[in-house]
Parts: sequence; structure tokens; C-alpha cells
Amino acid sequence: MAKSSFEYVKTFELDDTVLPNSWIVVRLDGKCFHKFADDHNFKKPNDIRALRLMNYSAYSVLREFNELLLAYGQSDEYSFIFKKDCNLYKRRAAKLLTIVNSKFSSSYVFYWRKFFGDEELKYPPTFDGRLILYPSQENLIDYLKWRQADVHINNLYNTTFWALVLKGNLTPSQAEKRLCGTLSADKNEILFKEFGENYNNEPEIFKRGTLLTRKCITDEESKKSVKIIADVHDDMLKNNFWQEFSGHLIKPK
Ligand code: DGT
Ligand code: MG
Ligand code: MG
Ligand code: MG
Ligand code: MG
Repeated sequence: MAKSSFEYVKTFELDDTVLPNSWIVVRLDGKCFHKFADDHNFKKPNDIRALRLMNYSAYSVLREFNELLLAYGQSDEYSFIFKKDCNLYKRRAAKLLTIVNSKFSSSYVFYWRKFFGDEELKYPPTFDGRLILYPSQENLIDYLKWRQADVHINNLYNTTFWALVLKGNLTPSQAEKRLCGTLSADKNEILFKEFGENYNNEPEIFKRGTLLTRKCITDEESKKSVKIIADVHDDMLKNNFWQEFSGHLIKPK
């Protein structure tokens, strides 16, 4: 068929193929989830329903795209890591970013009721997204450590803040003043001395977020090995975690 005279517009499209031989990370983050959480009565500081829905939505992304190695989520964000040699959509940035975001966002809505039951979804949520390349394993591991350090800092702050407000009867601005300039040890002490709470006993999913990984396990009945997606809440800031785990960043098929 002859080309139409309109087809030249295609030359306006820019090439956004990303560098080969580097890990592609897509991070999504809920837009204005401060408000979204309030509008949907999320429990403070952590709502397990919301975290499980985030994890399940990420799980459905991993299930669909085999080129994804792992995903790590906390709060209203999720990071997806593609294999170093991923060739999906010929490594075109916009394609990769939008398929991940779209599958995740539609899953969040589709599975809402599975986790929130009768709590009505009042409006469609929005997630922003970005795509980042990491050329070395060290950079990629530091990226994951950075996201996990973030959840630790925020969660300790939020747990102490809401203890002061909900159990200590301070106003939010009094609680904020009280915590201004405090170190981690001070917050641990406030929780322990004033509220009898040991921060170490908080659920791992709150303190460390969730890492979704692919694993091979042996099926009890058939004795065949089956591939599954597992969720772990380990401490990624410890180097011995990576001594055991770094193989996951290179292989698995
Ligand atoms: P953004 O991302 O710039 O559009 O704005 P936000 O409001 O989404 O801010 P962000 O992403 O820095 O922080 C996440 C917000 O989500 C945080 O303000 C509190 C809320 N959030 C996330 N998980 C929970 C939860 O389990 N419970 C409650 N109550 N709030 C949560
Ligand atoms: Mg943000
Ligand atoms: Mg957000
Ligand atoms: Mg966030
Ligand atoms: Mg099409």
C-alpha cells in the first residue's frame, strides 16, 4: 500500500531507547496519598489493607512481565526492577514506564474490594512514575537500601507521632514540636517509656516494606519444581542479606 501523505508525522517521534546492559528501575508513587488515605479512612500510621493492596497490585505486574526481577514497595510507592538484559519493547522508556504504571493502577482499582471490603473507593487514584537506570550492582543495591532507609525513618517518626497524638493526647502541632530535632534513639525511648511500646516489635511489613522476588520451590504433591512470587520483609541494609541474595539480580530465568 502506498504511504499516505500524512505519514511524515511519524518522524516527530523521538527515540527513547534506554542504555543497554543496565538495570531499569520504574518507581511509581501515589499522587496526593496524604489526602487519598484520609478520604478512605486509612488507619494511622499504617493501614495493613492498603499495604496488602499495593503488594497485590505489584504482584499482578510481576506475574504479567517475566522480564521483571523484583519489586520493592513501601507506603504509597513501588519500585520495579527489570533484568539487566531486558529487551521488552526494545527498552523504550515510555513503553516500559507506562505499561508498568497502567497494569499497577488498574490492578489497584480492580482488587480494591478484595482488601477494603465495604470501604468504598471514592474516586480513581493516580500514580506518578519515573524510570531510572543503574549501571552497576552496587548502585542498584544502594537504590534499594535508600528506599528501605526511607521507610525506616518515616515509619519510626510516624509511629511516634501518632502515639503522641492518639494515645498521648497531644495536638498534631504539639507532637511535631515534641519530635523536632529528636534522633532515632529518642523516638524509641518515647515509645517505650511513655507508651510501653517496643518499636522492634512492630510488624516487619511496617518497618521494612515488602520485597517481591521470584523463587523456585518444590511442589509437595507432584515433587516438581514450581516458580512462585514470594514476599519478604528482610533487612536489606545489612550486607549479609545481599551476600545471599545478589544472585537474584543477575539470573533468574
Ligand atoms: P505526592 O506523592 O507528592 O503526590 O504526595 P503524597 O501525599 O502522596 O506524599 P508522599 O508520597 O510523600 O507520602 C505518602 C503519603 O501517603 C503520606 O503522607 C501518608 C500516606 N499514606 C501512605 N500509606 C499510609 C497508611 O498506611 N496509612 C495512612 N494513614 N496514610 C498512609
Ligand atoms: Mg511523590
Ligand atoms: Mg505519594
Ligand atoms: Mg510516597
Ligand atoms: Mg496498539
